[in-house]
Amino acid sequence: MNLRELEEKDAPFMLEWMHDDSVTEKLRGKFKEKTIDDCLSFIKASHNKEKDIHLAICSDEDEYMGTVSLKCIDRENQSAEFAITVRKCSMGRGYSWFGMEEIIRKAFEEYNLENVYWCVSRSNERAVRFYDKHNFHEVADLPENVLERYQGVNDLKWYSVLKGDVLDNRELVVGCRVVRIKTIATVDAGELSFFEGTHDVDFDIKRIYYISKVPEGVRRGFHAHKKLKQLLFCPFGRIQLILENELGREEIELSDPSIGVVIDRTTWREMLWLQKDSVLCVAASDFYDVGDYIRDYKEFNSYLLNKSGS
Ligand code: T46
Repeated sequence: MNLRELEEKDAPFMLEWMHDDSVTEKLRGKFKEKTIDDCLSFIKASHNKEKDIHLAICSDEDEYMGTVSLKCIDRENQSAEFAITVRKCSMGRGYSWFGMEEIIRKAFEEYNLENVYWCVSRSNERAVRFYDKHNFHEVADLPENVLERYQGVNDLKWYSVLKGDVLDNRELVVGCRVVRIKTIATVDAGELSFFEGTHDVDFDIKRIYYISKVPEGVRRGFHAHKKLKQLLFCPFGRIQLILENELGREEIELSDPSIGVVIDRTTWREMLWLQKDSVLCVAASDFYDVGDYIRDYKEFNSYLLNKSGS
């Protein structure tokens, strides 16, 4: 897969999705009326990147699969509106996610933007599912000049991604996962983050606990769990998490309320308070059970060895 400039040879494939009702039924544009000449003009105009950037998402054979765009680029506010449309034959094959991830990366790394936002009709269930699955932040408030472009349209769901956001869940060396916690930002009024057991975390949550009032430089933890699964996050402050198991060792800083770490395998953990009064919150898969703890490092290593041997 690859992102490149739009080329004349892409026009028939572009027209294909424009005339495909299953692709365009929830889109606002009147694509049905477009002709091959319209596609060629659009491709030609796309080479001027002052206000809009349109790129082709291509297969390994360089066949056009869809267009991904950054529109209405606002250099002063370092923001742009994201848009994407793909051919039906490319759906469910990773092209949309690839195009999106790649253009957002370019937005921040190459085009010097700080904020990429977009909206979708709430009735466009396929698109809403896609963005929610990838844990994009829903935004409650948008600047007036952006909303003006959508005057009269009421059922919109807005999303945004800021430079520095983790784009998707990623696996750590130790097999645990960094996860995005759904977060809704309100302009000048903070953020609200939430997750639901079973839906957003793949275990039932039986216990929530949090650790607070810890002085800077203190370490806690020094144990592993045999069965317990946990989602750890830091809604305030900065805490370093040191994780170790048979797969390796990894350190990760928790400082963003919309980022958590799921530890769902036997893993030695230490938590270092990098900032006084930082709060560590944990959603756990089971009630407190002293028998599930391994607090001796040697015993932890023997436990892992026995487990791999059995
Ligand atoms: C973990 C890390 C991230 C309870 O009575 N109920 C509870 O639900 C918990 C979590 C603890 N306790 C008792 C056990 C100890 O007497 O609270 C005391 C302090 O617990 P601990 O020394 O285990 O705290 P940490 O910060 O070293 O570890 C805690 C969790 O225990 C552990 O499961 O993964 O946070």
